[in-house]
Amino acid sequence: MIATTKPASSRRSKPGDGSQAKQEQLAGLTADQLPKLTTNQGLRIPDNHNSLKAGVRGPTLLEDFILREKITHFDHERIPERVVHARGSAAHGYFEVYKSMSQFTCADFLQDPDQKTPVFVRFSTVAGSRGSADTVRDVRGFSVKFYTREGNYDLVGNNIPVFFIQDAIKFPDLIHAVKPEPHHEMPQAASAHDTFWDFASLMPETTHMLMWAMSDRALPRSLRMMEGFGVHTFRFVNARGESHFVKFHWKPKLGVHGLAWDEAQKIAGKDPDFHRRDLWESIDAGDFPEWELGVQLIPPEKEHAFGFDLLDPTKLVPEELVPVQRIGRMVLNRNPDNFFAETEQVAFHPGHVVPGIDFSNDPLLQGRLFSYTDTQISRLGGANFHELPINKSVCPFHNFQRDGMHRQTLTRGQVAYEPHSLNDGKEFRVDGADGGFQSFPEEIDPPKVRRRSPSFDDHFTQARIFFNSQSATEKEHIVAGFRFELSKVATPAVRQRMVDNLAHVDEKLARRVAEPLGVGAPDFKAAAGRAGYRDHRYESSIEESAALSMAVRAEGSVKTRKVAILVTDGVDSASLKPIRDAIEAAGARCKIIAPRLGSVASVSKRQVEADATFVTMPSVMFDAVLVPAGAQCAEALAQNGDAVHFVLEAYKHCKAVCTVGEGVLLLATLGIGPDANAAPPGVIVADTPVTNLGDATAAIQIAKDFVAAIARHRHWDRPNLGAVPA
Ligand code: HDE
Repeated sequence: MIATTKPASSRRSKPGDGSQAKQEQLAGLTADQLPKLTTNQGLRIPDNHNSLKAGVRGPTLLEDFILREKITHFDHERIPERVVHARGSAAHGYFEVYKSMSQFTCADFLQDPDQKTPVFVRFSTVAGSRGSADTVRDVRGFSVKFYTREGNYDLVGNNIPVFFIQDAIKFPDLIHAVKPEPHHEMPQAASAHDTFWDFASLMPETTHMLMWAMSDRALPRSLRMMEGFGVHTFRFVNARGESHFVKFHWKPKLGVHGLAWDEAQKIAGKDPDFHRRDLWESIDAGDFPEWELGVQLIPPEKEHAFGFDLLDPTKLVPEELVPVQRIGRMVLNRNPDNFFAETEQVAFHPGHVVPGIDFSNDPLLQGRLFSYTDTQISRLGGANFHELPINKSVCPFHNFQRDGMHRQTLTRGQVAYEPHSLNDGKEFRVDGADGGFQSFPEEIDPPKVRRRSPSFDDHFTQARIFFNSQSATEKEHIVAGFRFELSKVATPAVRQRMVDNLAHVDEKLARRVAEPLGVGAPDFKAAAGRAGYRDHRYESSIEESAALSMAVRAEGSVKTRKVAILVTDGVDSASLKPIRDAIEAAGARCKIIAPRLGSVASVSKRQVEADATFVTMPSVMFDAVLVPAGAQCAEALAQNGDAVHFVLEAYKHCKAVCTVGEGVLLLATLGIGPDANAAPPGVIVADTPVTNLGDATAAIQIAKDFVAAIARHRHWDRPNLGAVPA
């Protein structure tokens, strides 16, 4: 049984010190009982500082088996990183269904609302190496392993509902194109280079996914604020053998939010572990991230009702046509105990299904069914990776597979084949009775062909629907995303081909993208003349879909949002306290940021302890910034370049900014003064003289306005941001 079932509270981990479980194990042992350092054979090691030498100044002796064992093991500590999705962060949790889904599927874990199914979830970037930064522009993997009573079910999805290519045979080409270029291994974790856009521009089927990848979806604010998608069409099959097509969705309780591109790039340098840290710290603090599992169910008779092909992974099913039903929830409540043993060694596989869930003939999915076992064999060193604790089913499993590298299971007896009569023929019988996995008996009678269905030919309609569905700011961000990436492409012909393709999505988009690229006007006809272009547009019944925009659905919670409070000597801590308390009561988390660690003296001579400095926790680590009252404090901060930069940068990244009393001095560079009514969107200028606020209502009102501004996530509509020096 895996440890996932242990209650979260008793297993909470502490940053930096491994896990509490280990401390609990050691507590209460006498010095004699404490485990001693030994070799792998259990031999006690009395000296872990000195190797065996011929004399204190002499050469090291080959005889030193303790040294050799230690160094040899160290030499082999690394395993190959994943060929894609190498950088990941994971957590344990559970899933529970809201009501029985037996009408649609017999999957056991989707039957009983009282049943909690343990899960292990790994989020990842795709292109970068294990040590690359979290906030790069990339797709995010969203893999869930459900440890069900019928065996492990893996839902191995992404945070974008469509994929770049339609057929698995193009996957190695796609990944070779996006990975660092083979001659000089640059750039790391970035698609902004020639080979990626060369491939993309020659493969118009990538267009829909490119629109998502250039949007803020590829820059999540937090792993906790991302949607997840199964991407492919799967099948649900019920106990009567009836099937529905199903699309899977994960909907985050905290809403779906992105970073600003400039911010994402800065975070990549300031804190490359930004997402990993955020996930870890939230769970550690008891702020357990939560998603609802959604399904779009499509009866078999509707398979051809949409114009596009349900088997085409470059298409989504608009929520307006088939609503997403929320059928259960997933909570992540425990950090891993050991990164390598869990996050690194976990082996997902879209082919790990349970009775009641089956595949469709999506040619991308079909290729994945081969790839994942194959890659684990190479990555985890053999065919027995299912025995690693993180991969082991919680239900018993028996078969006659045997031996192999790193085998852990000790199988007994004479029989290792089926059928057998020895041993009374009793070992692991296949009885053909009800239960177990049955493939849906879909009727097929096709010729053997190496071709694509013409129903996959439309590469632009849904790209256009996606673009139409975005807010004005989101459209701007997409334009900026394309411009940034294509500006890094050295080959003009590639830039030209790409803007020509974009003209088939939206002419204005293509023209705007082309402006700074030094290429000709987007040529609609040239794109249409190239290989790979298909002149097919399906009749879409919708032109836009609200579900595709993040801005339209900003959900308004400030839970776990991070607020920086800038202080130095002379801060008015008395007026700050009720404001801070109210912000935290709303669910946001505040940190005191000062020029140095230690404490600063408030105006009433109280000590205010700093959590971090302007330099170690810059504005990009936060969602909002508060500059409290206090003349001496505000004047000193206004002379401090790091403090001014902090506020300007937060403003430029469209975050909520609040100044109280004299704190407004920090906004002087922006020309913002004490007139609250003249403040730009998301800037709260509280000019009430709040020194020594006996009047808590004033403080609470300030906090309320500020919290409302934070809840909007970002104030993208601020004027003249290009002029802000940050
Ligand atoms: Fe993957 N993918 N993939 N992929 N994929 C892997 O398996 C592959 C695809 C996805 O957190 C690899 O264990 C092929 C789509 C995630 O450990 C590998 C094709 C989607 C993860 C592999 C695809 C994904 C992987 C590398 C085209 C979204 C990380 C390491 C046919 C639905 C899992 C590994 C984790 C990982 C192959 C396309 C998602 C090489 C051949 C589409 C989230 O097997």
